[in-house]
Amino acid sequence: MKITGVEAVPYRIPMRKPLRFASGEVHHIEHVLLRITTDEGLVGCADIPPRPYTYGETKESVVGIVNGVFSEALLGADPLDRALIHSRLHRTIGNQTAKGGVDIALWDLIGKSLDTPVHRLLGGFADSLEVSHMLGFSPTEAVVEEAQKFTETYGVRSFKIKVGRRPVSLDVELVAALREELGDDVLLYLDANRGWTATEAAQVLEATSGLDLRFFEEPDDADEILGRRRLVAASPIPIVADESAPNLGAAAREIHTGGASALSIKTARTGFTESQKILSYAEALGLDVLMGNQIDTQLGSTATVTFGAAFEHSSRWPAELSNFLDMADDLIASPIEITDGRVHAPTVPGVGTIIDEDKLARYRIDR
Ligand code: MUC
Ligand code: MG
Repeated sequence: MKITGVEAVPYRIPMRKPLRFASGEVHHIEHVLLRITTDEGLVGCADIPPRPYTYGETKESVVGIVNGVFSEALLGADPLDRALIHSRLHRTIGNQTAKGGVDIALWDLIGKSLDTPVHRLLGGFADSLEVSHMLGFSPTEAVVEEAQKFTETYGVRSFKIKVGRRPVSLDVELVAALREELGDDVLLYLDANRGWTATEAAQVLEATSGLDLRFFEEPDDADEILGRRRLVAASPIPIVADESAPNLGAAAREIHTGGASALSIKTARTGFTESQKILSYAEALGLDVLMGNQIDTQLGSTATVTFGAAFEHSSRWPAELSNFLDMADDLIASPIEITDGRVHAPTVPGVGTIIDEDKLARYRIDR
């Protein structure tokens, strides 16, 4: 099997409601659909979400790198030679979600060529994952209402609360209201997207100590190394590295130097191959892993559940699989269903990211 074509299609879909958080806000999904074709007529697909406020990528930079340097590395290669292809891609630094997308599209080709779901090729541990929903900034009553709606409509019982970059008292009030209204059985954790200083984050931890929070993701800027280490050493709950650990090397560096005590894995940035290395590393050290959300479409969330449900260690905590519901539409041909708070891993050959061509024609912005 040889790769004969690489296509990067930018597209735009409005959000039903904007998602706001400490490091940015999203009003439109402007992603890039990657398609890799082979001489056997197979097509491997992946959704690439450029996040300038997290990795510095834009849809233009993703299209540029895919059509240029990455195409040179891919054309003529056999998708089964993933390690060889990755060593070529590795010569280019950064471009994190573009690299993640290439890996997912290669796995999609491998699954299709073997007529097997990638979820099973990877490990096939569970047939579904429990869902955690990410709650963006809104007035307290609106956030509580959104969480209640997710519990009632979808059976979701885990929430990641966006905090940071606003008065500490407001975030503490929000967390207290969620605990009060949702009850003691619901899993709650925080993500400040670097929005506090280490001192403010310590204040938040102290003020919320009676509210049974499970994790605190990116409380402050991990580059402020002494403040971060002071916080991690003193925190009673795991401090999760997300944007400070966008690849295996960074994850190892943050954990080994005391910059974090748990890891978020996002297939949008480390695909399946590098995500599996991070997962094994975390498992060996006894670190909790959260399957995170890169503000993923249903295509992206399908990749997350394909990977997350494949292994025991990535199935332990609820996975962030529901924020596609903030979007007005999607390119996926068969929509994801959330039932009893769970999403099932695809059972079709490949990753399960099958494209609705009419929708792609409607939303693409390159013609
Ligand atoms: C998250 O977990 O931080 C917001 C910014 C980003 O890079 O991902 C999202 C969610
Ligand atoms: Mg995060």
